[in-house]
Amino acid sequence: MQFELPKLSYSYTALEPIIDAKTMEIHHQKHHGTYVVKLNEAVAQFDVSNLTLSQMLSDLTLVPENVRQAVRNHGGGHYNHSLFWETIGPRMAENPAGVFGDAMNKAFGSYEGFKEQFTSIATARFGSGWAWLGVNTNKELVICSTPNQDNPLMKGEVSCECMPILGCDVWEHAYYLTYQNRRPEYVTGWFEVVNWMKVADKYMAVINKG
Ligand code: MN3
Repeated sequence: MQFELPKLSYSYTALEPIIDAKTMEIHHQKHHGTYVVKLNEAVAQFDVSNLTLSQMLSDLTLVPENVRQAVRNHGGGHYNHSLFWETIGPRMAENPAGVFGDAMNKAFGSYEGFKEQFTSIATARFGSGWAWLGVNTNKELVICSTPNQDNPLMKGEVSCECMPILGCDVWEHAYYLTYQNRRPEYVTGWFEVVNWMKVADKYMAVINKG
């Protein structure tokens, strides 16, 4: 099995001025690219033919102990960044709507309420990590945060188990060139490039999955 760096459906300049082109290029090619290379090195050391990346991350005990941490770090990095690129895009000026919008209102009061809570969690994450919007086993929307390249799929390893449908990368490499130490400003801008149609599709897929 060989993992590949996904192509973006938009150009590196497409998210400017919110996310600058240099940050996009380094983040995609170097950071994400390196996770893919190291993940491939790790999975080359055991038989993964019957396992998807999601399955490995959901139950890291399926991965041999000598490469478990590598799969956690680089497999998590590959999964998290793939979701990240997929759920942002050029500004479309649309907010959460429809069934998904209703679920968001139910969970957080309003879109504004969601943004407030999400920003607070993303800002409170000490050091490197991610802030997540996910769907829990009761099919409710939840927000949470994980360190490093962990994610909410990692059962027994993280405090917030859910199916992630949107993640905000709060590692400094995601924002430092434009925002330096101003993470809250980056998160505020990032909401403007979230592709809510795509996130709503992911929400519906989880909800409809029995
Ligand atoms: Mn990153």
